[in-house]
Amino acid sequence: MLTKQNIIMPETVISATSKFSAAELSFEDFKKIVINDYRIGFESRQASLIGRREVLTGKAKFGIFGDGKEVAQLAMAKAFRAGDWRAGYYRDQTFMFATGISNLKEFFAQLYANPDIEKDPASAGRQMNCHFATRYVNADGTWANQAETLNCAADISTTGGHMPRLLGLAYASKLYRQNKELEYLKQFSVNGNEVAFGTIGNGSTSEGLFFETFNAAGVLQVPMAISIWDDAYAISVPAKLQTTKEDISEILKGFQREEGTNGYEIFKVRGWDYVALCETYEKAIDVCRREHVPVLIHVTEMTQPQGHSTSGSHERYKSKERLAWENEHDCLLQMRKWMIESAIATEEEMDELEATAKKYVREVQREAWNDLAGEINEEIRQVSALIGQVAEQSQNSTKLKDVVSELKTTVDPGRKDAISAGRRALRITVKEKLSSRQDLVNWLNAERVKNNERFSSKLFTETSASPLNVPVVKAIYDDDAKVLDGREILNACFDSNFDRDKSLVAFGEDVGAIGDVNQGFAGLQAKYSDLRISDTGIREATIIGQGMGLAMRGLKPIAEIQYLDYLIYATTVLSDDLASLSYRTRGGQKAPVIVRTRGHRLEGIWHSGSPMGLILNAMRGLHICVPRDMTQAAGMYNTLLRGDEPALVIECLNGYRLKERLPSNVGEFTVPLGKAEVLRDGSDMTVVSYGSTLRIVMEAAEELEKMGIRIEVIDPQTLYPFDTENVCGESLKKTNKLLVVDEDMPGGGSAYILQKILETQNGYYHLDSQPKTLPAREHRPPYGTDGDYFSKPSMDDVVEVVYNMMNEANPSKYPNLY
Ligand SMILES: Cc1ncc(C[n+]2csc(CCOP(=O)(O)OP(=O)(O)O)c2C)c(N)n1
Ligand SMILES: [Mg+2]
Repeated sequence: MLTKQNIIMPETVISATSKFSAAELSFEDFKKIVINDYRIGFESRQASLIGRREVLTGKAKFGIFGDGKEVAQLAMAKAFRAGDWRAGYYRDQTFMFATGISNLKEFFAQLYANPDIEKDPASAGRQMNCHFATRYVNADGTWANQAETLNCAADISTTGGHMPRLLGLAYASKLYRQNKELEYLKQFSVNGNEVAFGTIGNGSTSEGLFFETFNAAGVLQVPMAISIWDDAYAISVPAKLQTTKEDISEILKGFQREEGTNGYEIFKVRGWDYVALCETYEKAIDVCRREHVPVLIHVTEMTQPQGHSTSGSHERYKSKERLAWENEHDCLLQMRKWMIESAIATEEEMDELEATAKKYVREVQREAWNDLAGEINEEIRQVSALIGQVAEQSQNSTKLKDVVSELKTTVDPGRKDAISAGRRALRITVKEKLSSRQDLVNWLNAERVKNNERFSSKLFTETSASPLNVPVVKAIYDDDAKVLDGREILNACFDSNFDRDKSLVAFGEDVGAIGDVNQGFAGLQAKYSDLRISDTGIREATIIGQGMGLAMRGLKPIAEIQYLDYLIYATTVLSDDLASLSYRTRGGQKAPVIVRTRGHRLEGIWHSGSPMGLILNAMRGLHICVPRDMTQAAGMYNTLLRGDEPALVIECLNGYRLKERLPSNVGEFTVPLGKAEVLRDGSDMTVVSYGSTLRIVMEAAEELEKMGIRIEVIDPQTLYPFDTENVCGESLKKTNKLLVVDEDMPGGGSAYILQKILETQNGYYHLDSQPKTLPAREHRPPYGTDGDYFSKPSMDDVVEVVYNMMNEANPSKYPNLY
């Protein structure tokens, strides 16, 4: 409990609560600071209470709030400095208000899903409430000066999903401090002094991503400060079923650094003890910032005054005793008591402060609601007037008037209601030729453009720095161009790029000392240092997170996943976090990570995967590059490393020792994204393939030629974007037949390609026989050469499928093979 002893503030606390030195701080100044803190906490609580009510009355869809976590966040905010980063979760509104990163108005705008960036700068209404983010990409695509701002990486809703990115944000400080070549990047760092603050719920520490991140940061020794908000529950599941010994800092004690070891500094503090919290944060963040040692701050005895979220009430699963305990240990109540006991404020002053705060928050909430409702009401007014005009000319005027009156009586209407009413009116009058109808059509079309921008824009950063805008530079070959192993072509490409751009880093399992398992980076660590080319532990999710955090802070990472089969370990980070970053901030944040991996076919069940359907479906928001050889791969890296959007490059696992000619501009020539290439002309059938199967298709083409069949072979080169110049569709005009060959399972990558060619490119129009796919079998490929032959498309398979299609069209010219 709070005692009188707490009244005498330790010196550290005094300096933490103020920008002045302790010596200058009078008791009056100190009082002001504490009272201001309480006010912020109390306003935050009001926002939670009102927010919940707004959901329960239907104005907002869902609410999750930071009530019961206020006081610790006031303390954390005091330790947060310009240049620092936060990667946290949905409980952190008080921290946002205390630092000024966000405010009450934005909080409510997001709760109401206001799609205006000015109103909800974090997500433009795209994210649930309490999902915070700062905007560090300027409208022209350039970076904001992160060294001068307080920075917040965009939150995601998956519990613990943000941990890998936190590692990268912290690791960037280490590189900025230790690699003097990076001093020119002044807008990102001042000597690596920036701390990456993470927050996570006690329950979410059960996730693998938490443990993976925790260990990696201990190994790397980075300035990462994880706060665990421990309210002893994760929705309804109590600590007993979440955490060994019911105590996360207890079981993490082995990570505590000792004399001569690396590790963590671990702190434990109660969530209602303002004084102890201020002291702890001051101390923890100081050592973290100065020494680059990761710290853990386990904040216990937190509460949930309103339960987990608006989805249910906690009275269902918490005992009466627990609920009573939570009431008593409410952090604001405890802080209030302490302030009165310490003569910081009188009861009357506190009452007055609270009454003012309540009124203020209510006013801000109303303004935020009116901002959005005003716009929507205007749209309703416009569409109602347009439908009204149609009604005047229409034979269906009664029905149309019903549409308008239904719209006007909708409680808390959304944009959807206005648009839907307009679309209904068009259906009702579909058979009538009315001039007023065209006005309605025009209005709907104009609104579609605006709503497309509001709800569907910025899957990619789409700035002038996009890799799609990187100039095309052709590969140049000298007459005596060297013929090298594919891996050596890549090695030369990486060497050239690392020399050109000091912000480039590469890391992954076995990437450092031996230069990756296929030696693309051979010799480059020795040349460029282990700060730029480094080994990591076996930890795919945090390899991607490491890349993501670095990329958010202005570095250019190549994050390597050793084999494509292991990308699945990192899928959550790639899909939930990286791929959605630009979209979920509507272009406010970017992370141009280049993920490098290799796959398609080699040996055995976990070294020959080609799960392209999985990747394409999970990772919209990343460019997906599938180079057929290492020269094309090099050209793609040259493009991507000059752009600012994330991408995945899948090299052909069986291609590193095949011979290729070395372009003289191996570090400069570019392969544009989305540009398909015709590898072989033909008039009988269009065969589309990519990656390792292309070589097989090219062999099959030779064999088919002998049988009098000439296939046109097309390599889309990138699956996302896919053949933006309709090369495949154009080819069909000539061949009228389509076969797609890949190594994914049936209905995977090949189904995606079919959709693009048949639907997007209107390819169906030119077909005179059924389009076919030749994928791998439905199981993973067994080990050994025969395993490969009997489960992946082979040259024989390609020849036969093509031949059978020809046989079907003209059996007399192409008699049955079997
Ligand atoms: C990966 C994932 N699994 C499950 C959920 C559903 N979920 C949302 S919040 C939550 C409980 C989190 O509890 P805790 O980490 O203790 O944080 P608290 O809400 O108690 O602050 C769960 C299970 C989710 N969002 N993400
Ligand atoms: Mg919890």
